[in-house]
Amino acid sequence: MALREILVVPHPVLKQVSTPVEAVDDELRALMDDMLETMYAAPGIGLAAVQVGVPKRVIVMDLAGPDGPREPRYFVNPEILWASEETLPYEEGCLSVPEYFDEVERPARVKLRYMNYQGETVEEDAEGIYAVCVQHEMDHLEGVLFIDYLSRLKREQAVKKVRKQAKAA
Ligand code: K1U
Ligand code: ZN
Repeated sequence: MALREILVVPHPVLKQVSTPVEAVDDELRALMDDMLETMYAAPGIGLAAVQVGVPKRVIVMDLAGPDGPREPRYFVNPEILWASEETLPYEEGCLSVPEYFDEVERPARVKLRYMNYQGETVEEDAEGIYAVCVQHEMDHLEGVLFIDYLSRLKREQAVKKVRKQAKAA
C-alpha cells in the first residue's frame, strides 16, 4: 500500500468527470487500498479517486473517523437511485479544500447502487452523515466540489485561502 498525493483546488483534474470502471480486479483493489490509507492519514472520512489524480468512478469511506475501529466502505460506479425531498444542512469539509468548512444542504436520504470491494452489486439506503458524505464524494465524480454550492465570493475566498497555505508551506 502507498500514500498518494491529494490534489487541492484549483487543480484542473478535480473538475474532470470520472469514467466508469470496467471490472473490479486486483489493480483496482490496489488503488482502493492506497486511497483508504491516504484518507486515514489525511485524516478524512471519504475520498474519491479523482482527488488522487485518477479520474475513475471509485470512492472509499470510513465514517468511524480516524480514531474509531475501522469500518472501510468501497464504492465502484456508484449511482443514486432515489433522493428524498427532505434536505439536511451539514457543515462540510473537503481534503481538496483543506481547512475550509461551510454549510451545504443536500437530500437527507438516498438509495444507492454500487459495486463493493469484491465486485458484488449492492443496493442500500443512506441517511445522516452517510448520505451527506456519499453525495459529496459522488459530486467529485462529476467534477463538482462542495464550494461550488456556495456564493462566488465564498468560493473565491476558499481557493485564495488554499493558495496562501500552499505558498506558505
Ligand atoms: O475530501 C473529501 O471528500 C473528504 C471529506 C468528506 C466529507 C466530510 C464532511 C462532509 C462531507 C464529506 C473529509 O473527510 S473532510 C475531513 C473530515 O470531515 C474529518 C476529518 C477527521 C475526522 C473526522 C472528519
Ligand atoms: Zn471532497
